[in-house]
Amino acid sequence: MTYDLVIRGGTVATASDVVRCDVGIRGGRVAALGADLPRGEKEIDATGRYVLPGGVDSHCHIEQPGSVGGQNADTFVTGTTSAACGGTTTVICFSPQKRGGSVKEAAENYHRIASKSVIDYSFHIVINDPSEQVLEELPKLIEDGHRSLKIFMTYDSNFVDDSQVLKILEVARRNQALVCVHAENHEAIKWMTARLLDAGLTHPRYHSWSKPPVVEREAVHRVIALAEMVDQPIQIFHVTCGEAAEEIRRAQARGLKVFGETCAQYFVLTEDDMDRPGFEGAKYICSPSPRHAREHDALWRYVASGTLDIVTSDHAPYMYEGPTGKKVRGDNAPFNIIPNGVPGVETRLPIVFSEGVVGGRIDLSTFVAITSANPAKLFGLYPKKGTIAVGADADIAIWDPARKVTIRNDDLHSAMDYTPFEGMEVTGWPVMTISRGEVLWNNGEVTAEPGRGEFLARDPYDYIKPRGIFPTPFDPITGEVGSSR
Ligand code: DUC
Ligand code: ZN
Ligand code: ZN
Repeated sequence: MTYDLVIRGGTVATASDVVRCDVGIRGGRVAALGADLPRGEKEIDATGRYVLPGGVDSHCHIEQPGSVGGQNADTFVTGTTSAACGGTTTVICFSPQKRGGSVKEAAENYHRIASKSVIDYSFHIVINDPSEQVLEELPKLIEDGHRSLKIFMTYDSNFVDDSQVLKILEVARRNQALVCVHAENHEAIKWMTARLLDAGLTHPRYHSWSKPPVVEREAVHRVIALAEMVDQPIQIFHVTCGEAAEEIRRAQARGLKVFGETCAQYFVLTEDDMDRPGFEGAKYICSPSPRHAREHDALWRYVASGTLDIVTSDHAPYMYEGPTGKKVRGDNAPFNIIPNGVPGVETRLPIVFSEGVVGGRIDLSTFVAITSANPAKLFGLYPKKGTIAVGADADIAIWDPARKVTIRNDDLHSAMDYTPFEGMEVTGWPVMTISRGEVLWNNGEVTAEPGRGEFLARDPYDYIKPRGIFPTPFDPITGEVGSSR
């Protein structure tokens, strides 16, 4: 049987191996890896290129109803086209519950919205209010393949307090879902914000003053403790600094299933980016806030040692101009009511490749691990996604590792009117993106069809199985007294 497509002569890299070989694709899946494969119906010459698994971006806000503070500029068509043009072939987006509302109806609605996606996608279920109704709806929603829940420990419109966190951890524990956490101390931020505003300090630069690393470190520590009580695996979203990462390292050293994510922007943006004239600093406001430049090296150390094992974009596209984005509350709004978030789904892989691999901080397999294999594993998509192996989906990004690119928003494919990385020079860029054997992006030409993306329902998976160990001999899930300590 011939192959539909053969990618010939490239260097194939996965999270474990880097090998010169051809890739044979049949029926949308990888059918063979080897030297001198027979000719396919179509052939791609990958000589001098890296052939990598398509990126898995497990943290993207795309066409999200009621996003934090504004309206996403990207639709599923523009957002996922942008992802594909940056070498990403899978996104996990957020289905948010309205306070007092149903998570089931929210998810049904979001499924309709996401059906225009050009790449494969899955959902995190955001819980802003764990009402009785929501706790009853969740088991079925999880069973239907939504195996990750997201909670916020801050924001007036979203935060859940410790008793609510425990309820959500418990429902996840009983139904086999991961819980992802935006960890910042809400009361501390509120208190500091009020003091800053009282002092007349409203410019975007004060965003970072209102939520320094200590509020992140404290909330990370606290939610880890709560998860330990329930024996529930968690992922800490968007870790920005060494002291928060250190809390995760300590938890992992104790054997807890605590995972840490950081995002590409936290390697390159700093608090000084918000200190630009006029309202320009609003373009860089995201949460937690970009830190001092010294944290870039700290984050790389925690990535290289495996504490932070996933790097996402946290793509949160709020236009700079116009009435829906950064200026939704005026073009002189105080820092605390400007929508939090920056775009980055298309630039994530090039920035991490350039800063990480070209910069000598990580090797090629680690790059594949943190941007593709590890998110696929943590969210139950591996080995369908996240690797190049016989039987895996033929989701592949072909890279020119030497291409030098100056990032310009005009060259990107998101609907956004700016990128926070404007003018940044990177080395390495994906020149072709393939999803289930279909070329979506070929060196400047977009061939992705809206609606071809498929929802990825996720079955229970071993990776996030609880440990069966509680802090006392009492098992609060079964009500039994044992000796699990
Ligand atoms: N947290 C996110 O994860 N995304 C956008 C805004 C925020 O605070
Ligand atoms: Zn967040
Ligand atoms: Zn986010």
